[in-house]
Amino acid sequence: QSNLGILSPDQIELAKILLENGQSHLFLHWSEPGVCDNEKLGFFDQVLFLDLWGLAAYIKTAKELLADSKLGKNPYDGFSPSVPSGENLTFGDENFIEMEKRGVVEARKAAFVLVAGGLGERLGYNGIKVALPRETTTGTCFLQHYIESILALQEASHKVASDGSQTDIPFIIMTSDDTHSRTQDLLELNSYFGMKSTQVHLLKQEKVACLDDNDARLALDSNNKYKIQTKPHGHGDVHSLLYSSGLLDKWLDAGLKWVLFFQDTNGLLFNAIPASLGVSATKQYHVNSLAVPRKAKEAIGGITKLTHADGRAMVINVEYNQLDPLLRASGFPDGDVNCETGYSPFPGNINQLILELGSYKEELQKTGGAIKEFVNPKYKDSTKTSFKSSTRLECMMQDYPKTLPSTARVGFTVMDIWLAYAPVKNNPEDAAKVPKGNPYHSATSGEMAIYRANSRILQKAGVKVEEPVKQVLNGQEVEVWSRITWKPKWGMIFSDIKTKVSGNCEISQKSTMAITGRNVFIDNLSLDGALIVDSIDDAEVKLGGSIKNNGWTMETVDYKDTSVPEEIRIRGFRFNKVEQLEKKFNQPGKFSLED
Ligand code: UGB
Repeated sequence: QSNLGILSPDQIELAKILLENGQSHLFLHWSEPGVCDNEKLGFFDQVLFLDLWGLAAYIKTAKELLADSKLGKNPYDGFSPSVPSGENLTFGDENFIEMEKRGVVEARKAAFVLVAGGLGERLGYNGIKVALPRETTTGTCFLQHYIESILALQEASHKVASDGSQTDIPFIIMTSDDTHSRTQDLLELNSYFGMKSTQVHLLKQEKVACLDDNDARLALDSNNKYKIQTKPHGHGDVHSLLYSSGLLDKWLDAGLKWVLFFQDTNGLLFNAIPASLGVSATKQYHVNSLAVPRKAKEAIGGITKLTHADGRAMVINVEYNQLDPLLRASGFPDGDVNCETGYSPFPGNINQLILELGSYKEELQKTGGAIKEFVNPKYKDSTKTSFKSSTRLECMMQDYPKTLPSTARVGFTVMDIWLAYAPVKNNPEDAAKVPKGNPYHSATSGEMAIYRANSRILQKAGVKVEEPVKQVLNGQEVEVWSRITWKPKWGMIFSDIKTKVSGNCEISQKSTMAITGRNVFIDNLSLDGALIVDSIDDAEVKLGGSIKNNGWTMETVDYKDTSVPEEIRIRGFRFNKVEQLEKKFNQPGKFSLED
């Protein structure tokens, strides 16, 4: 107590909160008054900041959740799981095309929210993940692709707007201390990738205090004994941040109807957005989770219907580490296993949510955006008495429906994996250890998935794209398809893409094709090599005839080879640009490849 002599009454109040909540260890090492006073003041500044969200309540919840975790208590006690029903879409069929068209109409009433506060510890990449190239044929990074996709949707939606309204689609990025300034710099250095800077809002989430043991004693920073260690609180923070930002009211006033949430590195995501937005509108879903078929034990949550003995029921994501114990505890002795389809019967959550804005705002008014927290300590041994490293409370954005009334319309939309989901989450070493048949979720598989999806979309549109070859890159066996890329404005939905393809077209497996213009038409093209076409919007370009050159070859690169930039070596290959036909059309008019 004598050490607190230099403190103000407010600071003494904070010290009391700590002492009354079992945190006296934080002061045990304090030097006598007059020594390290600045550090002590800094300590109270930090405690004041952490207390903005209620430190006593945080410690209380932590104690309860840690006790439950030690006992191995099932968070879904009393609930039985079953497979829910939702919408299953098949790419390119009549229903899919209809849903896409409806989605485009709705898009101008949407706001997009990217959660990008995570550092991606599993990937181990040193930069921010949204700055990674989505593919290395053009080098376009994830953030650029997302912005260009939103702008392409916005434009497509304005074209079909019956009332002629021209609202700009808001784009929100949740950052954290780990990602904020680098995200801001990336945007500013690149003039917001063509979006109006006023359309983009960054909301920064704050970290929460770490916990050292089962008594929820706060952890001190190993380099500074006057500082509490902090870690991210999880993507669930996005709801309280949006609520307190005042943006929801602004959007409602502007006539918006949908909020779409998405994660940082899924390069295929926008292939799935228009159709699933169409599903939300048609089915009038308050909550629509995008899902893909899931392999049992794969590290993605399973969408599950939970029914309680007391009649309560909800459709919710059950996180991958909880699904297996839940199933085992509820009469499924084999736990999380594949069924006869070769997949888990529970659709895999890809954490892309579409929420109906009016009901979302109403719900947040009740909860303030608070999401049920959980704790996931890594214990040293089976006695569960100490942790390998400090832990903290976390929350997940997909837990939002947990507080909704049973009248809420909560559904999901399942799409093909090849079309919709290829995140970049795992480092090469871990990816190479993924059980055979399960997805790698690495930089290698993420890039190969872009080429596979684009090749298959063109196949469906009538182009003969040669089948892929198998190759091992960074210890992972992947299918290598023709390296085909286009800008979102070239074709956001399948019916538009079909209008860009005609005649007999073929593309060999060793080919590369990059289209950066809007009005580019593939017409009787035979490509065996590399073709790079860049054109302004007012240039109408026909890609036809037979093009053969030595193309771009793929050279393997080892991920341990530090002479190669990190964003390349984590893929296990780089392109050797041997020969290409490269054409630029920067004048208005009609052109062909001979021009
Ligand atoms: N993120 C934040 O913005 N803030 C944070 O504090 C933490 C993360 P991860 P995770 O798609 O396969 C999710 O770490 O949490 C952002 C789902 O919960 O990549 O292990 C971060 O920047 C799971 O159900 O994933 O698992 C990133 O954009 C399943 O869908 C996003 O949150 C899984 O993703 C996700 O963070 C998946």
